[in-house]
Amino acid sequence: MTISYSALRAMAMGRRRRSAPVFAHCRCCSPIGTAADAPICGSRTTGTTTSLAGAEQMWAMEATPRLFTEADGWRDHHLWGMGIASRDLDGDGVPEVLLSSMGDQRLQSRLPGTTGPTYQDAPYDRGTTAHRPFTGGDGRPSTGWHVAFGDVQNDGLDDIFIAKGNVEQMPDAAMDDPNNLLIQQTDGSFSEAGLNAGIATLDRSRGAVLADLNLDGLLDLAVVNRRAPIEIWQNVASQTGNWISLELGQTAPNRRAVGSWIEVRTDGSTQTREITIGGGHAGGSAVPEHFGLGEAEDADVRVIWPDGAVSDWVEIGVNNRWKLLRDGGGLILTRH
Ligand SMILES: [Ca+2]
Ligand SMILES: [Ca+2]
Ligand SMILES: [Ca+2]
Ligand SMILES: [Ca+2]
Repeated sequence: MTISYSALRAMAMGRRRRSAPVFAHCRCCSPIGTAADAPICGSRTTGTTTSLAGAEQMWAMEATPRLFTEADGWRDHHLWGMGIASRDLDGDGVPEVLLSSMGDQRLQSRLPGTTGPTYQDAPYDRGTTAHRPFTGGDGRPSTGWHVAFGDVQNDGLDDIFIAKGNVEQMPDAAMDDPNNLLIQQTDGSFSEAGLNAGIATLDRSRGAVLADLNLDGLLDLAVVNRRAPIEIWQNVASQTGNWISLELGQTAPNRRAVGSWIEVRTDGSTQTREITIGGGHAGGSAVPEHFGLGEAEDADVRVIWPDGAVSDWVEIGVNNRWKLLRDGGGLILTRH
């Protein structure tokens, strides 16, 4: 497969206006599930020295939720946190966690051999720290906000988008801070493609979403900026792989089945995805789940519903959008 990173281009740009959307300087604190019983929550505020007292948190979702402690295996993490996202990148069924920050972005995985919430940073050479601008000439540290996982060329390997931008005029941080598009390689490392893809704008970016806006099977991108228009980018990559789009549904009140897990099995490998909402900076997205499948032409899917009920495996057609509606513990598939 030949991957074209230059294939993202502007589809529509908002009219530039003087009264840009205003965002609070404090980061959001949106819980996001990283394991069935252990949502994680960044807790840092930015822009004040009081934020140094903050620490990241992970909660055990027991009958009465409680913070994990050192006795559980939790390690103290302190960073200037902004956004958070999770995705099982290595297919072991346990999500990795990406925390955006001022300076280094932190990709963490659970420490091998442990069963508790003990996480360690990815090694530097994995290419996910994205700590300084890669274009624009500003050598000061970056400020990361919204982070999102998504497979932008459907090669079966999830990629990463990071919205970047100075808090306002912080002199120790880059003012010209390009957004990142980190493409996952077959060895699990990531390479910067934002410049070639054409999405490396230098505005103060904040929120973002990777979603297939025009329903052509390729993830598009929307970015919200401070004091600059929203950006909407159409993904026009060529020579891309197969894909499926899945959207869960069940009866109210949790109609989108947040807290479910979707498993997609192709050619002996399984992608595991927890349904979450929130986590990114100042917002989240409730959109269908997009899976890149590479060359796989057959896929099986099953759902673990929020109450633990597990559906049977069901074969589904690739390159289609499906709704998976709950029927007891099972599934009713409809195209949409
Ligand atoms: Ca994993
Ligand atoms: Ca990819
Ligand atoms: Ca930016
Ligand atoms: Ca698209």
